[in-house]
Amino acid sequence: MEVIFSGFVETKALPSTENPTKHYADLYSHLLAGNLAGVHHQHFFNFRLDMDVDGAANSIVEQNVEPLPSSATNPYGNAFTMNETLLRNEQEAQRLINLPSSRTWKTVNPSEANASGQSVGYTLVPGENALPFARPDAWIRKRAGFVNAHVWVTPNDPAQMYAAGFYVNQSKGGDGLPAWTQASRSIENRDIVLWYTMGITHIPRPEDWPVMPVHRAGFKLVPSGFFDQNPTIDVPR
Ligand SMILES: [Cu+2]
Repeated sequence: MEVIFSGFVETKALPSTENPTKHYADLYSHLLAGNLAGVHHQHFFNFRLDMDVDGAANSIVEQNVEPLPSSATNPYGNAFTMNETLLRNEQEAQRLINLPSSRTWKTVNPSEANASGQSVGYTLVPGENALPFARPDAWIRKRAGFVNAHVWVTPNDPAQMYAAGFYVNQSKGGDGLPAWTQASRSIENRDIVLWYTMGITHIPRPEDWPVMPVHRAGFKLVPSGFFDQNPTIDVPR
């Protein structure tokens, strides 16, 4: 999945500086050209992924890679392990990306096994992402509360289609994922939805003016034990 950002950045005027070659910025923007500045901002997207891996009854496991302590079995200190943690309910499943553990999330079908006996699965691999820089009590984070986690998991409910709920503009907030997940419903071995929030931090640069070059950002869904081997070998003739 890839989102391509382009178009015109939102600008504002900045006062002239005594030294016109100075790279002028105020707290809220950076200079693009002349007395024109691009305002700092972020773009947030949410993807509703109604996962059905070999059937509707699925679970989500979080995968974290961790270094192992030096020991007799790790004499050179270069060994590391990967731990899988089952996310059992909606409250447990509000998660952030984590670079130090190369964190990913795998949707598995506990009732369907591959040739090696593992549960078949598909892994969500994050790409570029960000945390919101707006204060926790800012309106944007109440109205679009889904920005407060990169991953959410809910039972599939056709009435729950939009991460920020209905009537977002100028609302008092509180609808959508934060409200639905209050009940902390079980998300184990049932028809579930994986919600992925992607944020892009945009500190405008001179090359964004007068029109932006494209900026690409996205994520991957990668088969992980879904096939018995590399499926591109022995493609039917
Ligand atoms: Cu932007």
